[in-house]
Amino acid sequence: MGARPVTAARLGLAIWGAALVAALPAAWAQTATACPPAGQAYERLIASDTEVAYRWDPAPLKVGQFFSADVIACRSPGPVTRIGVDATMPAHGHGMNYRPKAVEVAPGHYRFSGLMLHMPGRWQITVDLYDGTRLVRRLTRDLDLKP
Ligand SMILES: [Cu+2]
Repeated sequence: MGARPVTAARLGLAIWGAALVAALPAAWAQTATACPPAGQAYERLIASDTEVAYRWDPAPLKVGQFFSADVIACRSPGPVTRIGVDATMPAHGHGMNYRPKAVEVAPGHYRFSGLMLHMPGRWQITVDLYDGTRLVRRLTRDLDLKP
């Protein structure tokens, strides 16, 4: 049985497929939304293989004032299909009094509204990155809310 001639279309498909496979690791290392450039009022949560950019509105946070949050998972070890944000006071064993509403702005970029830290003291902000239902990474930040 002799070698079959490779048609141009078949060759093109093979090259396209190889390029797609080659692009996958890069696409996973850098999620769909790029990290905003420095100086755009975004703060960062950074781990070895993960970076989240976020900003509060209005900032700075005040006791008992509703705020919203833009959260961008711009670097992660895998795809991020959903982001969760929560805030608790570990010393008091409670969380927020309201459940924030989440809207996907773009892949890897969520806006949360209806957040409120209802008392002064030490809060722990948690950002969870999910791939489907699987928790990919949890990043936290402590925040001292002045009275
Ligand atoms: Cu408390």
